[in-house]
Amino acid sequence: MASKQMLVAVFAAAALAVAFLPGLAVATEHMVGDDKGWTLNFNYTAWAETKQFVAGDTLVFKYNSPAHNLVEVGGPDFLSCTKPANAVVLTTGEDRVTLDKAGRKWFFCAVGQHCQNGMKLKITILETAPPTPQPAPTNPAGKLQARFGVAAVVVTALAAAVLVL
Ligand SMILES: *[C@@H]1O[C@H](CO)[C@@H](O)[C@H](O)[C@H]1NC(C)=O
Ligand SMILES: [Cu+2]
Repeated sequence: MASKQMLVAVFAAAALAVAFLPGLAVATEHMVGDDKGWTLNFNYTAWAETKQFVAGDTLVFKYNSPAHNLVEVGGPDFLSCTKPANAVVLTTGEDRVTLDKAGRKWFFCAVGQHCQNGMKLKITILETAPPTPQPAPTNPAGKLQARFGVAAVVVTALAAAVLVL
């Protein structure tokens, strides 16, 4: 009998986890420039304004190499489009950068005058995703109840199954 109760408790925990999973933060992969990729004649400032960057997310820079490349720099070098002598230049054509922690990051293309021509990206990374406004049901308690409802149905079904076995 005790083992059955334990089994039910485990199932209950699992069901609750599943019910609440959609509310948990998931790392996002941001394709820089969306379908345009990392290129000239694209406003990355405007692009970044439409996104939310959270620690753990990844930036993907897709471009033709060696027509373009990617350098991560500090704020002052970003402003002046200066590539430091010790800078690591990424050239794979599909560079992935993990946003390891909250703060700012600055990138530009170090080919020719591309940076001066706007091929540069500055982002602000948040520690955690801010709470998003919830769509219907309009009252948050309702949504919570709905999730508990799903979990309760699953638990009841599993408990019934365990008792029958
Ligand atoms: C890029 O977009 C930003 C924000 O919308 C705007 O302020 C800026 O003037 C734009 N830059 C260019 C070169 O169009
Ligand atoms: Cu370039």
